[in-house]
Amino acid sequence: MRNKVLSGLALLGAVTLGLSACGSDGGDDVAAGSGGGGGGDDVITVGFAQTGSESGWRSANTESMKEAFSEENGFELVFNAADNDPAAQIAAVRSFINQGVDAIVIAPIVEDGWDDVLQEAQDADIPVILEDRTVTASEDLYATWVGLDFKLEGQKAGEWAAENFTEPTTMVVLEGTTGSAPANDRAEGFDAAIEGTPIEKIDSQTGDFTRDGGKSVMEGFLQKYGVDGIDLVYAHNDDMGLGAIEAIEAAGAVPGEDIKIITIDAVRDGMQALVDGKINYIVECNPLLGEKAAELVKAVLDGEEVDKRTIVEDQAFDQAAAEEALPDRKY
Ligand code: GYE
Repeated sequence: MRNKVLSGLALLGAVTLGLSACGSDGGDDVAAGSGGGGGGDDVITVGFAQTGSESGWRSANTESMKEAFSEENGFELVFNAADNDPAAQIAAVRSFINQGVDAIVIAPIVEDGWDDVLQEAQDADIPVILEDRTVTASEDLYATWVGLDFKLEGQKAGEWAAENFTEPTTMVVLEGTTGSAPANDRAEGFDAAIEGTPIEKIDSQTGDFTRDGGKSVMEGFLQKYGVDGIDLVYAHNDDMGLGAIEAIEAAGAVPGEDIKIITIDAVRDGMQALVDGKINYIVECNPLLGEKAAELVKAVLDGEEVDKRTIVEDQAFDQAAAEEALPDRKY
């Protein structure tokens, strides 16, 4: 720890968190031997409150964060994955505050509800750095954010749809986690881009960014509207699109042909499905944010001025572009 000595009480908090947060995804681990009582070293202790492990994107993001916040890079990472439970994620942040970590990094599951705990971190003089998703709380309550332009991602997906579907088209939407920034913004960007086109959104439900969720919501849509009643699926991430593929195939139809699919993320499995013709278009969302997040944590702790927002750029892929990009894909 940089400035603070981990007290016995705080250590107890860390252990309690480790036990109580041991969720079904087994993604939690509490840093051992956090220099308790020693102090004086330059190791930066960072508590990272991850959403969970819902998708391929998330796995790549967690890996990128663990790599960047490594011991070799001068960090001690206290990692928590909240299994997509907003209350559990806030509890994890509170525990980081009690432990007296040097900085807290959060990938906020939902946008709302952060004011109190961010205020508590500020009162404890612990800077908060957001990565990936945004919050609705005042900017004054966190130091900086690094992430993606979700609205632009939705817009790019919608523009492709608008260009390619010029006849009356029925569309269903597989939404991301309700209340999350990417679900809200990807819907907004897409809807604006298809306004005035013959694409009609006949239904929209959350599949929680998971493959299983996408599959079961799609099964429901297929039961309700039939294979012939759906022309297009817009999935807020690859995993839900991959689940939809399973549901469409199980219903005896051909994904990518009978029912077209647009997704967001461009993780390897999604890109493979695009190459195979089962997905028709993917807008990228870059999960490799660890290095930038670590750089920002160091800068903030060193008292440097940092931009309030850092946006990482995304690309978009059709089948030919996916074929070219797939061999070198890092995630
Ligand atoms: O698109 C999805 C993940 O917040 C950008 O979360 C992220 C989203 C990503 O579960 O796959």
